[in-house]
Amino acid sequence: MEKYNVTLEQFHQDGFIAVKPLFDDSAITDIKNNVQRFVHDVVPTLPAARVYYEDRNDPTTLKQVQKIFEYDNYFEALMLQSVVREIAENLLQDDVIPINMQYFNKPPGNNTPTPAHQDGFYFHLNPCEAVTGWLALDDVDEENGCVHYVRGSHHSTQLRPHGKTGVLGFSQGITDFGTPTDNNNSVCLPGPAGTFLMHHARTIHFAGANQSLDRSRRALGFIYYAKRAREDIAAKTAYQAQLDTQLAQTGKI
Ligand SMILES: O=C(O)CCC(=O)C(=O)O
Repeated sequence: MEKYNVTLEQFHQDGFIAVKPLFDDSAITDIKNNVQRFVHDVVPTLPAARVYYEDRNDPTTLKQVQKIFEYDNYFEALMLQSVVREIAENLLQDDVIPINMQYFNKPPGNNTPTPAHQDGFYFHLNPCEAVTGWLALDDVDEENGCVHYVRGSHHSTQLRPHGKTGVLGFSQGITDFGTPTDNNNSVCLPGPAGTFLMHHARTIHFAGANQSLDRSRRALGFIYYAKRAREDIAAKTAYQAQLDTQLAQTGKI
């Protein structure tokens, strides 16, 4: 971990780490070219439930793609055999189960912020031991919607109350977010393309809208569960079925 200038102590203390950058220019160009290829060639062949568009009739409104490592060898290698997995194993101090690799697209002028949430609320794990990685494919800052963390928020083992947000891809958000502790400990994580963040599943995080007129904000998310964490399959399946029904009813998938 020292080679990336981050430590396990930092992760335990803050609930996240940031490597700026983990991937250099040529590596990030390669990843971006493959994202472009994937969006062009593979996305049109995916089941509807894997692909979220703001408007299904307009492909330029692509917002999120789920589980991309299950549909492409390049992304499978990035998820299963890369430095990202190595960092996840180091932070969780365990073998990991690769769960999801997501593509996030916030085009210029997209005015939907990512609501404050804890990934653990979506995961249904006991113990809640998992991490999410976030790789910036573009330079990110406050203007185009970089990620913010609430430092130390993972220390409380009780998840915060969540409720419906109406935001595609982030259906649940913290209903009482914005306490003095939240506000005083919120930090934003700007950085060049190739910046890599990884947070604990209880760490509260959010992101702004992309308010720029001409800068995209694309990212990849990587979710790994610790092997020692057990999933409440019944709760998770019920939640996913309910979500899919709701998305189908509103014409989102
Ligand atoms: O890309 C974003 O706006 C936020 C990503 C996020 O919240 C997550 O991966 O859990």
